[in-house]
Amino acid sequence: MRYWSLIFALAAAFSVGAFAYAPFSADWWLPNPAGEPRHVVSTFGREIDALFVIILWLTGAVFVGTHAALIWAQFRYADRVDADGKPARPAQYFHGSQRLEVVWTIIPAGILVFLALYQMDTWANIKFRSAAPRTPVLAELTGRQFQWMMKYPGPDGRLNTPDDLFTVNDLHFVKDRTALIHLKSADVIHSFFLPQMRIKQDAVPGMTIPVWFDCDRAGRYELACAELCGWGHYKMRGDVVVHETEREFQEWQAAKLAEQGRSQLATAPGDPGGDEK
Ligand SMILES: [Cu+2]
Repeated sequence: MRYWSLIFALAAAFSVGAFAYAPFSADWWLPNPAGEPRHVVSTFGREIDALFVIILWLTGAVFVGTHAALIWAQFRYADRVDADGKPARPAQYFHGSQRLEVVWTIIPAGILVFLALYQMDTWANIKFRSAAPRTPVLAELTGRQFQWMMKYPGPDGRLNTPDDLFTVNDLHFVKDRTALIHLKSADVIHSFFLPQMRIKQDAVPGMTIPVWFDCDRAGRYELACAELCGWGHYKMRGDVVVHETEREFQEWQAAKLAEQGRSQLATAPGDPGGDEK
């Protein structure tokens, strides 16, 4: 039944074709800004994507190699019968090959060790506390069922003072500046995820985790929760606005603070119905 080997070959060819096509389609490849399918906006994003592409090439080569071997074996050893309807050649029994097993254990182990060493710097730059930038904290972000609560230091630059600005699902920072946030959780494990910036970090109850990232293009992006954290998990989709200049950011903050001042007046004692959210 050589016909089966051709079916398998088609499936493999389709898979390889899909991977070859994906980088040219905005919907198939990794998330990038709308209209710029190949522009990765953050420094870490470019590093992560480079690692991703290396892994894709490695696994792709293994995929093509194993499928070529599989299809060749199916084609070569398809059952054949002679004119009398008997098998044209007898089946053979052999008990494995130690040499082959050693080879296919050592090669993947070598590849894994290479990847582990190769990506170490990137991991350290993105995740190690010692690599955290010495910049003032942009905001404190607390995940809770089911929203991201954000606390910005306000004009005085210090958290937990009367001029702090509170927002929900609304993250703002400035282009080409490293933004440092303190990530917390009020209840369960959430996961702070900026897909376009390739940043993902769990928010763990009881911990304050520094997370830092940047963006080289002003615009609107997406913040998601990447941990299934309960029935309202889908609601934890927030807006990310990257401002062109520091001044634009300050203006947004001032406007929001004025708004916050007004709503605080509305919720002053004596107004039982004014509870926000
Ligand atoms: Cu969540």
